[in-house]
Amino acid sequence: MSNISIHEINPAGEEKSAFIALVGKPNVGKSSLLNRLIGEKVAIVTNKPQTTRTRITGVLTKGETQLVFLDTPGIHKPKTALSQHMLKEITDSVADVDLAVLVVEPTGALTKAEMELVEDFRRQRLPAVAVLNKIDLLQNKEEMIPKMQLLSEAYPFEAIVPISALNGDGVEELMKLFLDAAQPGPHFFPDDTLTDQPERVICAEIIREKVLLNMQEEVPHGIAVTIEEMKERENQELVDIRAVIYCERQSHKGMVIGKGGQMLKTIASQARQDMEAFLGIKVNLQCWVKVKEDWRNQERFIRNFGFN
Ligand SMILES: Nc1nc2c(ncn2[C@@H]2O[C@H](COP(=O)(O)OP(=O)(O)OP(=O)(O)O)[C@@H](O)[C@H]2O)c(=O)[nH]1
Ligand SMILES: [Mg+2]
Repeated sequence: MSNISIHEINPAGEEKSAFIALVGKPNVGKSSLLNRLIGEKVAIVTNKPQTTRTRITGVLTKGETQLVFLDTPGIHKPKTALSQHMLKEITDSVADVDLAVLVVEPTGALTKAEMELVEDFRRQRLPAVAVLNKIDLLQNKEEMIPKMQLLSEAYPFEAIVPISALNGDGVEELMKLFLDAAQPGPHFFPDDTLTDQPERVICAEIIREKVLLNMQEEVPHGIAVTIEEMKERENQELVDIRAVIYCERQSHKGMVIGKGGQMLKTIASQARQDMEAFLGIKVNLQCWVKVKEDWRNQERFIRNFGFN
C-alpha cells in the first residue's frame, strides 16, 4: 500500500484561509448571521441585547478555502467588570483579522458606538464590509438607501450588502465576498470543524438562551451557567448533564425556579431538546439554581465563567 502524504492530496500553497470578525451593536443579528453562514447553531440568539458574552468561533471549510468567523458581543458602554471583558473581546477580535464585518440595522443613523468601531477600522486600515441586516422587516427596499449612503460616507467599505440572516436573502452574495477575501495560507482547524467551542460551553449557552427567552426584565442578564458534569452512561445511548444556573440575588433564584418549579422545568425541558439535537444523543439534564451575589463585578467568577 502506498503512503499518500497530505501534500500530494493538497499541494502546499493551494490552501486558503481568512479570519473574519462580525461586529456591531447589540441585537443587530451577528450571531444569527454566524449560524446562517456555517449552517449550524453554534451561537445563541435571543431578542434581548447583550446575548453574546464571549468571542465565538465558527468555522466553514469550502474546498481549499477555510473561513474562520468570530462572533463578538454587541458593542455597548461597559458598566460592569463583565461588560469590560465583553468590550475587550471585541477590540481583540478586530485586532488581527483579515476582514471586519460591521452588521447594522437597515435604517436609522449610525450610533456613537458604531462610529467608534469605524474609527478602529480606520486606525488599522482594516478591510471591512458593511452588512445591513433584517431587510425582511422593510416594507420597501428603498428605505435602506439612506443607510447605505451614510455607510459609504463613513468608511471605504469593500462592499455594502443588504441581507436577512433570518431568511437567508443576500447571504450567498456575502459568502462569495468572503471566499474572495481568503488569502493563500494554511487551514487553522480540521476541515470538518464547526466551532472551537467545547460541547460543555455550548450546552451551558443553550441553557442561558432558554433563561433569556423565558424570563423578563433584570434577571436574565445576571445569569451565568456552568456545566458541572457531562458523562455518557456505559452501554446506554444517554448522557447525564448536571448544570448550575447562577443568579445574582436570592429573589432572582426564586424567579428562575418559578411557582412550583414551573419556570425551571420549562427552561430545562427546552434546553434538553436543543442539547439532544446538538449532541445527537439522549440527554438527562439536571439543573440547579444557586446565588452568587454580584458575580458580574467579581473577576474571579468572571474568569470561572469562561472569560480569560
Ligand atoms: N426580522 C429579522 N430578525 C432578525 C434577523 N437577524 C436576527 N434577527 C433577530 O434579532 C434578534 C437578535 O439577534 P442576535 O443574532 O442574537 O443578535 P446579536 O447581534 O448577536 O446580539 P448580541 O449578541 O446581543 O450582540 C433575534 O431576535 C433574532 O431573531 C433578520 O434578518 N430579520
Ligand atoms: Mg450575539
